[in-house]
Amino acid sequence: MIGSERIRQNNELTLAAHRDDIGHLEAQLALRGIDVAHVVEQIRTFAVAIPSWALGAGGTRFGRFPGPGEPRDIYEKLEDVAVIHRLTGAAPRVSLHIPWDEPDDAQALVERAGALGLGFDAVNSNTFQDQPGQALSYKFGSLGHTDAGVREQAIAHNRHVIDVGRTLGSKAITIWLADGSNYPGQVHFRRSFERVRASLRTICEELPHDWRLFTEHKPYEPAFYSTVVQDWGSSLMLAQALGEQASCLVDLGHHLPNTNVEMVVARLITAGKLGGFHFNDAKYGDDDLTTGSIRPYQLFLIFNELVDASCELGETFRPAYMIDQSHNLKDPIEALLQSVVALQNAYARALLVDRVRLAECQETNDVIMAERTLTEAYETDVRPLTAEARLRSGGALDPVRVFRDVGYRDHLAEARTASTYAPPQSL
Ligand code: LRH
Ligand code: MN
Repeated sequence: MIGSERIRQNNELTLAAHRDDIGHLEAQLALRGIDVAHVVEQIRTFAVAIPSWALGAGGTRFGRFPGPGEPRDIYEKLEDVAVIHRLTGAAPRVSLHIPWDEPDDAQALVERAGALGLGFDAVNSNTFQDQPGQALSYKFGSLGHTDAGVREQAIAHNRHVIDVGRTLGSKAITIWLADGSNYPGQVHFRRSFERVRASLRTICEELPHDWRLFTEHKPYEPAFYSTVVQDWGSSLMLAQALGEQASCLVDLGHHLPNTNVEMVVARLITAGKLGGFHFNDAKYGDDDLTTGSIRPYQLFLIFNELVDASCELGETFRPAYMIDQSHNLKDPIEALLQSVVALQNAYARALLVDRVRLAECQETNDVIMAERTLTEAYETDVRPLTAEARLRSGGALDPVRVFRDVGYRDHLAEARTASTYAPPQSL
């Protein structure tokens, strides 16, 4: 349904206007000494992993509103990710959550993903829920639990997730812990942290040599007084204690209001411990909203730090880019298409920053011109650049428009109710 011919036909509808836009932007940017063709090629190198857990309707404790044609298994989730990659050219990998997406046959899953042109990014462990038949509960924590038996059970789960990941070809594990407390006095802050550190050290020692371990901080929820890995400082202390293979994952929604997240990113880069991201957006808490939908300037400022660092550090600087969202109201595929495009746009704007002029203004404390050097890039309409990048990658000028125009969700709604539904051989 969403083959290259359908995409080409849909692109045709606005290709002439797109060519005008690109031509105009080319002239504008040439005046700023910027080579559009080079920027478009850089944009084409950007890729982000799609979370397997965001392809069905999310929900809150107040309710979940299932949508039509939701994926019924990991194979259908892969098909949905393949649609996102086909339309954007920038979503070639999936991030699985175990046991939510525990594959019956990991090898078969790898083959199916390969057939769809997909790979697997970091795997995520889950010691924040009790599974049916689980011996010991994680109610009072997991890797930081006071009971060595519970800690050992949680370590064993992470070993299992790494094993699954190895079969899938993943090269990293993300460990987010709900461990914490709801009331003052409930836990010993230093002992609980030291227990988590010791447990992570055991996991890290058994990590395949070419793997990375990401620690993910979060200020609260489900714990509402203290969380063991509460902030970037706690996460950094762990990553530094765990050694070379450990680094910090920044989930944009895991920061208290008014936190300067772009500076947190810069600090972790300085420490050589920026492992990766869970991109999303938020107004208040860990809202897991569509990336770039609430604070697009913050997203740009984060990519400004990333581009600045990659100019300095080159190939060695390779943070893992992943999305982590929950879609309570939007069509999950449409929201993820919006997110990938928002990330491409933020990256494109950051590529337009005149870094030589910015450094001069910063070194000479020319506040206005330093700020204008950033806003000049941010206020540039880069949409024709990212559209051109998608076009050159065989994708859509406007991914959401194609998804809507071909009525893909209606197709899924019809196909994913029929009991005889058989996954299509090729898209
Ligand atoms: C915790 C979190 C973590 C995942 C979960 C789905 O809030 O961000 O990254 O394990 O969401
Ligand atoms: Mn996350």
